[in-house]
Amino acid sequence: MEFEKLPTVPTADEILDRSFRRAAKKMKEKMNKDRANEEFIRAVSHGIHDRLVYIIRGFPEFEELPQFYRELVEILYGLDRIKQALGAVGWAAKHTKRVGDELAYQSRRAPDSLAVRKRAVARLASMVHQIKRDLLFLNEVRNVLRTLPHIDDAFTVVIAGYPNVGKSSFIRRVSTATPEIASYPFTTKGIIVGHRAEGRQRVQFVDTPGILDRPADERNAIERQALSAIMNVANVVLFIIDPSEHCGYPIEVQRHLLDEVAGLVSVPIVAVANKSDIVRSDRDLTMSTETGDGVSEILERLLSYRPVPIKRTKVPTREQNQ
Ligand SMILES: Nc1nc2c(ncn2[C@@H]2O[C@H](COP(=O)(O)OP(=O)(O)OP(=O)(O)O)[C@@H](O)[C@H]2O)c(=O)[nH]1
Ligand SMILES: [Mg+2]
Repeated sequence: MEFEKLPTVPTADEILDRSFRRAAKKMKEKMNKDRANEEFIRAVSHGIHDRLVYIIRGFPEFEELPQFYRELVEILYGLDRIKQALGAVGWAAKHTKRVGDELAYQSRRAPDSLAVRKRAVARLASMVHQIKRDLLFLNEVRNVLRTLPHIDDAFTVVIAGYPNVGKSSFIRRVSTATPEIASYPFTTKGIIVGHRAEGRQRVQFVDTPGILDRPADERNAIERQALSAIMNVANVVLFIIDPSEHCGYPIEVQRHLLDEVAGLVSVPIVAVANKSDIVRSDRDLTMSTETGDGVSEILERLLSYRPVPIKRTKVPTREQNQ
């Protein structure tokens, strides 16, 4: 994912310090004091401008991202809020350069070029400080975007269900992922990806946070990430229910959620009753992610939905054809 390459977004003070330091170095090269002040103003403003443009360029074109990532960014931060912050940085970039060029020009003609330089420093610093919060916000966004899991085109199983039913326990058993497992709901707070080699093929398993059976507008950001994965990246959904109700939620609401999820996706859904070591459902496929009982059968069923690889048939040579 291109998020991995997102550079750190510096603070307003870091941008200013760096630009001032570089400009001061440049100024030393000038023998004439007035020319040196002019050069300083220009160098500071261009330094700030270039740094701000670099920040904007570091962010991807959100409209061009795959739907799943666009939705995740929307859920986590809101695309409009990010665009607004980037817009503010763009505004500052444009104006620091314009003001810098204007004041540099003025300083050349001014009787007191040092006074103009001081005015320029104050104005440039104030402009960068105006976007202080935007820079902090963009850096926070950057830090979280970098941790988003990489999901590619490989066959993908998304594991869904109520909180605390054993979703993470399943993905731990069948894939490379090692999510935290705990006896309280919403242990998993984001999307986690694990892999498994099946012959030459690689299969992706996506662990999701638990979802509650409630109206869409009441769902929190954690639940909405799960739904986004179910709707956008799944080739098959493993829906886990816990008939023992040790998860803390009645079986009826879990089944109701299963119906809702089934209505949202067009891919196959495999519903499995977990915790068969406590209660064995005779209505559903069963497994125990605690003892491992039934897990390989469920895995086999999930993998049976993989597309059959296209076999390359050798085209016979002319001699063989005759
Ligand atoms: N008895 C029994 N307990 C299980 C089984 N599978 C998971 N558990 C327990 O159920 C609890 C929740 O397991 P997790 O795997 O964290 O459940 P989850 O669905 O990922 O939970 P969230 O991330 O909170 O949505 C833990 O205490 C597990 O030890 C099982 O097959 N049998
Ligand atoms: Mg979990």
